[in-house]
Amino acid sequence: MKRKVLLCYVRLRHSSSMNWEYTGLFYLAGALERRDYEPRVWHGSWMGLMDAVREIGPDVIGFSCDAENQHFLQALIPSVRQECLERTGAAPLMVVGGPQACALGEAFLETSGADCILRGEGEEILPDFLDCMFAEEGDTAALSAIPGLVWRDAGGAFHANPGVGMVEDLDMLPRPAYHASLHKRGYGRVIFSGRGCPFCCAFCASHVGHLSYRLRRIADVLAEIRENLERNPDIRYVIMQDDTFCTDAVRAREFCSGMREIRAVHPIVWFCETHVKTLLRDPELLREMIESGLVRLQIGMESGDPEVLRLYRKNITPSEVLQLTELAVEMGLPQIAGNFIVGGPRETEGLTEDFIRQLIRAGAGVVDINTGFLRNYPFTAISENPGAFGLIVTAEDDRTAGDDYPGVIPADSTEAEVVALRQRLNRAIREEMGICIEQKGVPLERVMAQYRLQEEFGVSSRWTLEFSARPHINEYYRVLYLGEGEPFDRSIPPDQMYPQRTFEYYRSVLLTGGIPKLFGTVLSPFEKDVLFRCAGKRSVCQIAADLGEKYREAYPDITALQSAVLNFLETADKRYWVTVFRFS
Ligand code: B12
Ligand code: SF4
Repeated sequence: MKRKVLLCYVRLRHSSSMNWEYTGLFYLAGALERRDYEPRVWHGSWMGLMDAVREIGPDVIGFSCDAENQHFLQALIPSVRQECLERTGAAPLMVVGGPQACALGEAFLETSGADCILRGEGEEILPDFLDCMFAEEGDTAALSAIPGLVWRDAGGAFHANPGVGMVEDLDMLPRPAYHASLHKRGYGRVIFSGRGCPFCCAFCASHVGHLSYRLRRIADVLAEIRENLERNPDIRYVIMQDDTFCTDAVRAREFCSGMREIRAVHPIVWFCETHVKTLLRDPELLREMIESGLVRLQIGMESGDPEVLRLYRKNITPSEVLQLTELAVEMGLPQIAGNFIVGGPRETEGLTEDFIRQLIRAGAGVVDINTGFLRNYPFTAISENPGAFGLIVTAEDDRTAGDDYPGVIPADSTEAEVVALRQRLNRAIREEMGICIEQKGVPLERVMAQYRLQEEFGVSSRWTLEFSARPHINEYYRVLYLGEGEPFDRSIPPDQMYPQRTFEYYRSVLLTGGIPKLFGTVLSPFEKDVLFRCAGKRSVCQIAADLGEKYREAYPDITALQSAVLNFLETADKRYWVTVFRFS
């Protein structure tokens, strides 16, 4: 009978990881199936884990561990063991792996009671380990040969085998076994065309374990995308999740041409992340990527201070980030995303904020910026020697710091100051986006691209959120997106132009103190009267006729009154108060 292996990622938060695919676990499941195990994959908050354990009755539970859930797993694993023992009289083998496994050792085994830790990529070392454990006689001698295995022998002696698990030839891997999921949902949006990263930024956990940079054959990557689309035709957005996609331009071009073929049959768009220099060296590649459906590009931005970027070993400058952003915007890329690190080496005050504002202005409607605290990931240059970066670690064991609180700060700063800085940057982001939106500084085609991406492909950005936060502006653009109206346009004959409000009159026009105000702007009686009639039922000519009597003194001639209505509608359009539609 096949041994059952439950692979799980237990998450703490409900935000970022809710809908993620946990590709790593499905890769492991594929590798286990190939070696005749029966894997099941489960991901979710801890409350559901025991249900999965009861349902499966696993021989092995594999826990995926990252910086976020490490401490919680220490508490969870003993309680899972206890419950299994109470229920069945036996406990499954408990194995821990994942990105944080490199940092786990004897202390973790001790407190969690896990049977072993496997460091690095698990596709080869996990089945090797299980084969040893389930061999007739128990092949403990072979355990010493498994790279990255941290374990105790029968005598209780602790061993940490050298090395980490690493798959040399990614083309030999079986596909992620999504059919092993215990969840009723679709998978297959996330694809890795390679693993590892050729760069070595001082804060990044990607190169920990010295996993080398390896790439798959593009033909196989495209075949995987096709298979995923066949199995899950609802996929509209393919996420190329490599740390740095397109470092090899020949491969990238092969990918683009394959995507063009796929897109001729399936309406999909795609995302990737890359290093700024890669595309600055070869801007035409970016154009080809956009033409083949790239809609969102993520680049490392990190800081507006060149000296801090140098310390991060980022090998970029703010002006290069700006240059690539401008290039991408000019080429019509709908979204360019980037993150700024807060709590890193002290920056020249104001540089990052000014840079963020500059980027947003340069790419209004396109540039999508986030901030995050610097985290103390093990074995990064920063965590090895924070002092060399002018930093101190305040949350030494990372128990108190999540993405919501700094665990590393400049030595001459305080946590409160770092928090205040992130708040300031976030305010600057929203403020600058707000200015672009309120002043109608986002070109219409870029706005429409955001609505289209959201509606047709489920790809959102901070811009979509900012539009939604302003209901009448959202309504204005939705009307345009749906083709149910258009912006005010003087070339439409007034008898065919039907204006329509973007807000509910009774809710939005406040009459407190007898002075009508709309979104804080005082309305003249004439403006109020026109807006009152902009319900999509009267043409401009009819509105003017309605008001002729009342405004005879100001506008004795009906054409002058019509012009006044049109002038006001033009202003109202600039403020997103009305759209118009043609009807003849
Ligand atoms: C997609 C992604 C996410 C997704 C999904 C996470 C996931 N676990 O799949 C989401 C958005 C949820 C996410 C969130 C976070 N992520 Co993330 N994420 C990634 C990313 C870009 C790809 C992950 C991936 O699929 N890799 C490919 C697969 C093949 O690798 P893998 O998942 O690591 O799995 C392999 C091995 O780790 C191992 N393995 C994994 N689990 C197990 C279990 C057992 C039993 C065994 C034996 C082996 C094993 O074998 C797998 C196959 O080779 C990586 C960067 C990267 N290049 O990996 C960062 C990365 C994993 N994330 C990271 C972090 C820190 C986070 C966060 C904790 C915080 C943050 N700032 O982002 C959050 C919070 C998580 C949460 N609980 O909410 C760090 C991890 C560092 C660390 N030491 O923990 C990484 C490495 C980014 C980085 N460069 O710093 N992330
Ligand atoms: S930050 Fe990006 S480029 Fe730098 S090492 Fe990490 S994955 Fe590579």
